[in-house]
Amino acid sequence: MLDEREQCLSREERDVVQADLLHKLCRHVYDHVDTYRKKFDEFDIDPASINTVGDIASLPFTVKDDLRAAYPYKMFAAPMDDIVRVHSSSGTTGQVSVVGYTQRDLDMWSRLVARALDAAGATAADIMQISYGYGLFTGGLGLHYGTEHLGATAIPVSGGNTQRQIQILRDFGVTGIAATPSYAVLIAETAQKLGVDLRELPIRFGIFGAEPWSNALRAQIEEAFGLEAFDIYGLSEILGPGVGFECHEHDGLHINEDHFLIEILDTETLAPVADGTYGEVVFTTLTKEGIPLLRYRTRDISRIVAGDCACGRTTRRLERITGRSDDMLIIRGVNVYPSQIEQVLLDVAQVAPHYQIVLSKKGALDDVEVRVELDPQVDFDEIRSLERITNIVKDALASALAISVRVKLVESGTITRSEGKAQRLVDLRNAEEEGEKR
Ligand code: DLL
Repeated sequence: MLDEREQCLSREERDVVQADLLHKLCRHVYDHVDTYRKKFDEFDIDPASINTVGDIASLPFTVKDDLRAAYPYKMFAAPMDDIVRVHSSSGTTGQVSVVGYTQRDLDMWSRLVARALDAAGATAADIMQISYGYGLFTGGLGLHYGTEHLGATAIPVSGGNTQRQIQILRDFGVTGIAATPSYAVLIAETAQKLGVDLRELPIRFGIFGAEPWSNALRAQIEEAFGLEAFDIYGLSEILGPGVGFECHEHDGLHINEDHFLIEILDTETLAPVADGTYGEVVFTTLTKEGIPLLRYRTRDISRIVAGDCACGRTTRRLERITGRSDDMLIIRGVNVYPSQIEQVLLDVAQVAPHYQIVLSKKGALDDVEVRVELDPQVDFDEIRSLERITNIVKDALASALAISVRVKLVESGTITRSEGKAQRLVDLRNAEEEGEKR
């Protein structure tokens, strides 16, 4: 295991390491970042008074709006001379947030991604096809540097040009791939159309993340490629990929706790919840130099997996992310995330892993329609079977999630495919309102 000592600290050792880093961090951000100095002063917090992990509860939160207000560089804690790279968050709405890395940050990031690859069984002998986008998005370069750090071979394909992806997979002796799960599905689908059987290739493992995905989708990807799929988690504000990763046990994302302090907080009260209870994931970066963040509210919802992992790592595990609080739907009082709908859909054999959840307004009420593609094997022109399958999907959603929604089967190939993060939610509510105003 890479960095075995750091990944296998006892709870007591971890607390000591984290408390020491947290103490130094508070002093550092107080002295170097206006946003934090103001927050500390406002709440009358003396940075020197933060001495234990538990003391974190008295610290102020950081939210996306703080980063927006600091656009582009005002929350950097290091001089621009020391910043060697910037990335930004994917930001679907409004101003993006910009993050900066010092050389030490990049080295740390590469090491943490290498840990994730190592946990997936990768070695220097592996050949990694990196199909995450390169650019301001952290996926491509994050996986790239991690691969090189491990000593494996990086093929920087980036996202897109799916036929070429398949050619490279076939010709370059690729043993591992890194992509969003939805792009992996598109690659598999395209390979099938081209008559390429991915299972015959030497590829053995895949590192998939950057968006929520269900275990049902994992099974489909594993089957199509003949590989073992590993989840990888992260966000640009905190680092990029590599904040957490799965090991062979596939029972949660090991958080790199020697660099990040994780809290799970009640979404309403922001009080800590017990292990095993769902809440908002909040991170404090313990070692970042470029843009250290205190108690950053990710809006991701998950919980800590209780107990020890059989792999030997002692780092706490975060259950795979169910979704973001922004994406949570409330359907007649029931809270549902798109990934939960995905899990149900993919258990229905007659539909394909391509779906969208369309929100619109019906009078004053929100209306939800689940659109899912029919499996290409099923004849779309046969009305009887369409009705039957629609009812199967409706019943499955009703029994698994207790929601009753409209289901619309659509023809194979009609839902837009994604070469990066899939857009599962289509929100037409505001568009309609705007339409009404005009
Ligand atoms: O998506 C970083 C990344 C790249 C992670 C490649 C893994 C692989 P952002 O673009 O800033 O960064 O988006 C971060 O994506 O807050 C989650 O909502 C979501 N997300 C990331 N990884 C996962 C995952 C990258 N494994 C946001 N499962 C996060 C579910 C994920 N959601």
